[in-house]
Amino acid sequence: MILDKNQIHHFNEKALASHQAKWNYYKNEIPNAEAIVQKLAKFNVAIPSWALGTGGTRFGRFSGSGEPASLEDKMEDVGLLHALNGASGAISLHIPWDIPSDYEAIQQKAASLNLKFDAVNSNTFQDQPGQPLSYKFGSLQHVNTAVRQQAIDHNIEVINHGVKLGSKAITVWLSDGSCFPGQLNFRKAFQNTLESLQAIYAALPSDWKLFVEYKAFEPNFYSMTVGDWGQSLLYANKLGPQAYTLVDLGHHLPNANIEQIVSLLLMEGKLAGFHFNDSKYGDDDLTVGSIKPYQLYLIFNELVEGMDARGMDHNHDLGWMIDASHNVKDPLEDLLQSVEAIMLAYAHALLTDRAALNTAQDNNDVVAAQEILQNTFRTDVRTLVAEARLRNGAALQPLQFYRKQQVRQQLIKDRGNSKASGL
Ligand code: PSV
Ligand code: MN
Repeated sequence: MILDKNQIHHFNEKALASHQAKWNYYKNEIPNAEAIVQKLAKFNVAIPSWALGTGGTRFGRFSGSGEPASLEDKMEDVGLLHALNGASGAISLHIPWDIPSDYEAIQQKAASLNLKFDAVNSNTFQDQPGQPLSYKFGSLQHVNTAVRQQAIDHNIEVINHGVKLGSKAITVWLSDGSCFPGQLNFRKAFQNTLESLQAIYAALPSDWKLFVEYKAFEPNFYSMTVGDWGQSLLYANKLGPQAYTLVDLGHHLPNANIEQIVSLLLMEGKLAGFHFNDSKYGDDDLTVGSIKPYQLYLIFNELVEGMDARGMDHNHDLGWMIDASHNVKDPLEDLLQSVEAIMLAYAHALLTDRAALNTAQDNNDVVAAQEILQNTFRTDVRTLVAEARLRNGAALQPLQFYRKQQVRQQLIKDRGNSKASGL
């Protein structure tokens, strides 16, 4: 289903007077409102192909209807999101789930939907049908060279798919690790993984990046071979300048100070980017900003501070992606909420009075520092985000439009009871 831009325009007209009144107020109230809106209008967050169907847990999955059945359908869903919010102009593919049959046709489809291909993702955390060797005891870390080679070959194949699509990065997330004490020699597992990553790195085109994603636990519950940002950074540093550490918000032990991790990775020039989600307990993959919106702002505050310190382009120099699972919500509605939360956190970070914060820090004025952050967080920036959408020709109120126009009902009509294969 392709959205008619005129429909969006028509819908916006009804809300325009009220929006203009608010925008007139905020552009006087917030000194750098115009500059913030311009940055917001350029910002994009990629949507992973695996987030477009209803997710589940190991206990079950309650699928919705009208879900995408093919790569083309998935791209159309991301195209819908992008038409609605003007900030979802990229899709991230997972191989082998999303192998295109006709690259040219897929590229044309992407261009017609105004989409780019974000990082491609390999999968050595599941055995695929017909695969000769099993990943039950790991992939790049495996004690058997042949298993490692199979996993290396898969990653190189993923890079080759990505090259044909115009992607510029591969994300390697490994479920490798151990479930019980004594199962692994940690040092050997690290060395094997490093050598395997080196072989993948050697196959990287010169304008590509390799993102090493870490995760504290699951599916292995005693040790993970890329378990935290320290381990990931060790690999990235040993691999070379094209390797970076990828932060997934749900991949930390409880209460980790993610904003500090981000700050230091940026300082080292080794932050790859983000997988956004939210959590209460572990890797819950909940809607971004649904549980800890203040933490999300604090993270964005460090991101903007760190990127500006290095003169980085906010939109292009880091990889931004949502990595969430939608078990009880319509995935498209959930993704609209996630992107909105990210845009609000980014707007708050841009609004932060950095000079005043620096002064407070230099004077050990803890109270002033907290006031600056919390006053910023309590400022309503929703109108700025809506103004950015309006300038991009997107919907002033994406979720309201989606419901009013009965987009899901339309998808069900088009696709029937189709249920996406998902995690
Ligand atoms: C693992 O939990 C993860 O966050 C990695 O990014 C995977 O590629 C993704 O989820 C989908 O399995
Ligand atoms: Mn992830």
